[in-house]
Amino acid sequence: APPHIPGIVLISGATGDFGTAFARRFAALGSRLILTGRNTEKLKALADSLDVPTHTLAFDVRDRKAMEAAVASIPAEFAEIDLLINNAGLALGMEPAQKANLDDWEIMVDTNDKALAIMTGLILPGMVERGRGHIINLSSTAGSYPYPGGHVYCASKAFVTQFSLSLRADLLGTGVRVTSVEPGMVETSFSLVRFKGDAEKAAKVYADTTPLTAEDVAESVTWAATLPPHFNVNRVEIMPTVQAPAGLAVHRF
Ligand code: 8X3
Repeated sequence: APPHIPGIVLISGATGDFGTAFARRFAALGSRLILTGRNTEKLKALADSLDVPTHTLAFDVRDRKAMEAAVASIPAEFAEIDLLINNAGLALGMEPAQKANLDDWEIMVDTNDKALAIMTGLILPGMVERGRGHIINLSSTAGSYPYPGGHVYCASKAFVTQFSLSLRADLLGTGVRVTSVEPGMVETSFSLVRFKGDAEKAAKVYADTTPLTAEDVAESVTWAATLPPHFNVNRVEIMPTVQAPAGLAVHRF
């Protein structure tokens, strides 16, 4: 069967590495795009590089009022969103929990969880009304496997996975699909953000190995999104071959 192509795709965090890879993939498939992010110039540059109809919305997902106003401003020709990709998210810091910066914790919960839930809540009623739609949430292996210094980041991604599965329970029978995409190590500016611009520290995360790329994650997202409408991918957990779940630490005296 020919792939199911979503007509209109909204991508949050569109100017980041994942968001840009998703935008290029769906543009190549012929989808029309709504790109959201904080930086108007970057959004415009990305939109200009794509040869499909694109609408940009510049706002900070942590600002609920700005998000609501942005969603309310979507023009009629972009209003029937077929695919919402909740991609905006970040990690900040990797110190042990007892040394963590509480502002970092607040920003991660506000962005990765609160904003993702509110954005979903704004877009979902229209999808249910139309009897079709797909929400793809960017979770992480960090939501299943904790690691030292992961604390609120790991917990924030467990929220994303569980929220996705919970949505499926409510959306049963509506025709709306939900997928949690859970990548492990992917080489992007993720670590540069986590280590607040410390390029040396960030580079070490990906040194001497073969991480996944944003393109690889886009492969999973487009796979789940282009399956026929009767087929729901609940969770996709992906890692580079060089990575494995190998947790559980023991303290020895
Ligand atoms: C990104 C993967 O392992 O850095 O979510 O948390 S990890």
